[in-house]
Amino acid sequence: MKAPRELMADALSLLHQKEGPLTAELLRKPAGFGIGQVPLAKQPDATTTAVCGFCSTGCGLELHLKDGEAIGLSPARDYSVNFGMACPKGWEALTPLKAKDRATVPLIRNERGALVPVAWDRALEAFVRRFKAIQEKHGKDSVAWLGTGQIPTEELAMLGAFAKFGMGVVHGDGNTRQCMATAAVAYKQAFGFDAPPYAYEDFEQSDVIVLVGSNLCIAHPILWEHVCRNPHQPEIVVVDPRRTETAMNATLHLQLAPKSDLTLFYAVIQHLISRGWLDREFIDAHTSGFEELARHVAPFTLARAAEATGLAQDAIARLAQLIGTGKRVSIWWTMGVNQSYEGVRLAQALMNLALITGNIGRPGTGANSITGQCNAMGSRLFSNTTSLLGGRDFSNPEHRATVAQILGISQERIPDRPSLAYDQILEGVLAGKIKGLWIVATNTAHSWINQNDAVDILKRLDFLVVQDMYTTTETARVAHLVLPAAGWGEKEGTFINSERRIGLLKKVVRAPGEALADFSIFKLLAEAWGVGDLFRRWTDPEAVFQILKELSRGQPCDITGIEDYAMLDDRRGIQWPLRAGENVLPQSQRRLFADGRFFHADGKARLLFDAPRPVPEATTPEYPFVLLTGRGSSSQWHTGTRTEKSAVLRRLYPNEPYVELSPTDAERLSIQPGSWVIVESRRGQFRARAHPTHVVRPGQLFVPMHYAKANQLTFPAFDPHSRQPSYKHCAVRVRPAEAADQLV
Ligand SMILES: Nc1nc2c(c(=O)[nH]1)N[C@H]1C(S)=C(S)[C@@H](COP(=O)(O)OP(=O)(O)OC[C@H]3O[C@@H](n4cnc5c(=O)[nH]c(N)nc54)[C@H](O)[C@@H]3O)O[C@H]1N2
Ligand SMILES: Nc1nc2c(c(=O)[nH]1)N[C@H]1C(S)=C(S)[C@@H](COP(=O)(O)OP(=O)(O)OC[C@H]3O[C@@H](n4cnc5c(=O)[nH]c(N)nc54)[C@H](O)[C@@H]3O)O[C@H]1N2
Ligand code: SF4
Ligand SMILES: [Mo]
Repeated sequence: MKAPRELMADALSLLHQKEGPLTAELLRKPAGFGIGQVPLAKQPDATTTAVCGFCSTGCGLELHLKDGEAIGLSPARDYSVNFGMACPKGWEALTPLKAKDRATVPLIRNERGALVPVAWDRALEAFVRRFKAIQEKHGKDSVAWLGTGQIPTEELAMLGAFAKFGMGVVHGDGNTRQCMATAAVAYKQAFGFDAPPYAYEDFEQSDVIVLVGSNLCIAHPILWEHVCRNPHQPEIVVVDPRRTETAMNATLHLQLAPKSDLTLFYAVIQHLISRGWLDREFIDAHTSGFEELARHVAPFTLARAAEATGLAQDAIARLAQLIGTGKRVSIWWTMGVNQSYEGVRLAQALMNLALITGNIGRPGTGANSITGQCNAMGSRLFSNTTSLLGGRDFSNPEHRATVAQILGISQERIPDRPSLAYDQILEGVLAGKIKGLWIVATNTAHSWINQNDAVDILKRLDFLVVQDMYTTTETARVAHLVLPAAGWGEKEGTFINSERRIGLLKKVVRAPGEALADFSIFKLLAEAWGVGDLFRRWTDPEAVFQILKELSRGQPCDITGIEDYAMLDDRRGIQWPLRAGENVLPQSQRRLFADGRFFHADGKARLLFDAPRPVPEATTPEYPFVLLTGRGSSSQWHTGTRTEKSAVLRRLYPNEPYVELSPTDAERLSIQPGSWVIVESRRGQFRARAHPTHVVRPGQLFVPMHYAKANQLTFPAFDPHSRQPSYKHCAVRVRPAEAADQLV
């Protein structure tokens, strides 16, 4: 066995050429040197285009370089996604890279409990020694990882392949569980593959746009711009318990009771059937299960739906009429649907609507899940967590054989079962089965549901490694080892956006100190673990992209027609699929299912349904309010680790935590606008400024997820099919804060 320092030198010499001449000698130089991370830009003073690293819209940004480094940016004008626009986060994308709390060197927790700087080789050695010791003592399954939808696909694939095929870890999941698991499972069950079918131009071509549980104006403002470009004077229906910015701009807002959607949409389906507003030809040729669906929805009368939702029967009938008589109806959903204990069946109710009315595969139509993070789609296909690389199944021996053959590894290295889900991994820690955890590019201690439990669970670990851009995240603060990562703009790779468009990101800034691209960290770890041979072909992100192409061959997400990064650049991103030989495209925006063929063996889509269930935590006289959570502003990103670092963005959102409540409730409870209140659930407390507003209904509160303690309140309930947390419903109470509450 080689000494760690020798291993390091070997590994470093193998690193990605574009990372620069990264040698062991350079690594030993003091922080701030930037360890050879030369910028990608070939021309020192030029403009280069890269996709944004925040949301899944995937806007093209033009980076303006001086001496090879980005000194500013502007939105790309010739990019079909954003045609010259960006939201505040995009405009400010370079600022968080310069923050003072960037992780610049590895940190390790010493005997006195403090995180102290440590050389990279010592950090790698600690990772290997501690995780191997845990695995030897407690079995391979005693180490797990939690990943992300915010690093490039090439990095996700490297992480998933190293952890599963190299370290022998079986359980790895990611923050996409918190976000897209429901849509992924719903599509897979109904369409036979996780395949959002649309292109953004569908927003522009619909005559009826239905947005369910989506606050597009705030969460995807550039997609809202596509809606605004629609020349057909579309009906815009928003289904949301809050009168959001998007609802205010709708032609019809159905302000339903939280979590009553399933009953609503079954009643809509029933109404369509009773009126004959169906596409019988499409149903017969391309779907299965219609008779069963019709029987299931028969009892869902307008009266029953009105009772459950609090909506007028007329309004529900109007929604059915719009969907039933519209020519090009598109149905879109986001977290108001996915983050629910019955999210999968609700997403499928929306898919059923599109299918039975033949609103799929044509311009302006579709059952369209809008993704959240910049690369949630890459994570869904290539992170090797729930599905095997390329959207395959771990439990299928043929799939395992194919992947083993493509990667040139022994099939025994591929686990024959999928990973436990995020919540089950944390349960595993609680049960003492999982002792070591590696968290990459997600901030569990802030974003996971029922935060007190989550933090307690993380503290029980024998060894917690956190790989992040910043040392100050709630999760990094409880780590035993922090690995400093380069962020967006400091490395290259690809992201897949909501409309399946693969876009390129580029290295235009030096990472600070000794921070390394996640890809390089995974490569070093693979060498240090002693499995570097498995990854000889994985020399740099573009080489991995070529491997991903092979992994996609023959799959619905086949991208063998994309030659290389240069082609992605030239075409301003390319949607999957693009099979070999298909590389001359008639148009840049394409949708799936134009031929009505779905990915099940019989080519038909399944119409799936289930009985609505009661909410997991109903309100009581003691906890009489329903708490809703979600995005608060276009300038805040999730747990704020990046957006809080921009002075410009900080001016665009309330810096203090706040809670929206109805003016009626505020008056009844003697709560003054702007005063401090305490929101309490059975699990924790949240101190916030009261913001009385008609956006929320009496009996409901809304708290943006961006503030550190929002998830103290949430109730851990999960969808049984997708295991996605039901973040958007729990029982709370609210009262004015007293002096004694100052420290909450
Ligand atoms: N500025 C900004 N943009 C972002 C993000 C960010 O953090 N900041 N995050 C990105 C990510 S990862 C994601 S996943 C997306 C999320 O994007 P969205 O899902 O659009 O955002 P949310 O605010 O989480 O939830 C949307 C709406 O669901 C509603 N809702 C709650 N309960 C129900 C219900 O029972 N039924 C219905 N019909 N609606 C309900 C809420 O009132 C809310 O208005 O945003 C992405 N874009
Ligand atoms: N109550 C409530 N909770 C929610 C939600 C809600 O609606 N309500 N929404 C959920 C949803 S949809 C989501 S997606 C999650 C998001 O939850 P998180 O994933 O926890 O949120 P982020 O703040 O985006 O965390 C990403 C982390 O990765 C780091 N990072 C960024 N880029 C890189 C990189 O290139 N490399 C490395 N190594 N690190 C990097 C950032 O500094 C940050 O610490 O929150 C979920 N939590
Ligand atoms: S809309 Fe999303 S992708 Fe576009 S600039 Fe804003 S954060 Fe970036
Ligand atoms: Mo998300």
